[in-house]
Amino acid sequence: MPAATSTGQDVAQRLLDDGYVIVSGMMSAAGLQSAAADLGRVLASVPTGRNPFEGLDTQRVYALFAKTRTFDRAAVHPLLLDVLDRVLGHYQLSAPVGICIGPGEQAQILHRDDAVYPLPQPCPPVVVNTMWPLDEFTAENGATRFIPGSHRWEPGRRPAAGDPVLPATMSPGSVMFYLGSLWHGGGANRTARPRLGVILEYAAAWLRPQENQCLAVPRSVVRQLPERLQELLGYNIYPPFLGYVDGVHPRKVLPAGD
Ligand SMILES: O=C(O)CCC(=O)C(=O)O
Repeated sequence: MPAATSTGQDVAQRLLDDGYVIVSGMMSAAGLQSAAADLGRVLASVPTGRNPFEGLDTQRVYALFAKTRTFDRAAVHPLLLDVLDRVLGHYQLSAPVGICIGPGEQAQILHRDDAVYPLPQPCPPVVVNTMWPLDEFTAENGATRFIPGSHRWEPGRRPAAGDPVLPATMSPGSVMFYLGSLWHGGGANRTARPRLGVILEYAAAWLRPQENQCLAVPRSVVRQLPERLQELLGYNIYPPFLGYVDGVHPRKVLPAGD
């Protein structure tokens, strides 16, 4: 299994070849402990999902970077950015979400994260997702499920009975990178304890992010963050000028406003 010390080239190549790759050692024990504790605080006031896709027994922490500082470092992890540079080129945070799958939750329908974009298929990678477990991910408690090789399926093919669906079993500190074209979904939780993980999903910077980060995270919060994270939260352009504000780079409007 590649580790956080592996090269971006190696991890990116495995991601492109296999559609996913699990990398160990991406978060420290202290970082994991504070992330789990802080998300526990946030989850205390988060309702369960509104439909089977969100999960009727699952809580989702949207607007993640407005609510916790414990994923600021993860979002700009040097290996992660190296891989994204190679696979997506220019990119932004699209859907950073805490996902707490409660006991009794059913398996989420398998889906592709890039299906929200009406692009002709096949197309080059435009979405890379990363799943950061904060609990041990097991087949029983709802580890993310995926179909290996499905990122290479011919356009229009959908999962069918008999397709191999594997659980991404992994420990906190490891991270699963997966392409937006890989069929996957949250697993059923058949245990008595919740399963907590965080997805940091990135999309090509010329697409709309799934969640509008510029509205989700107050400017007063973004001003306190490192510049690269500000850029990933939307205060950047796709060259030459996609995303400008009043004719200037969005970084220039950051000092003003709430
Ligand atoms: O929670 C998981 O393991 C995956 C969730 C997912 O794929 C989604 O909500 O889009």
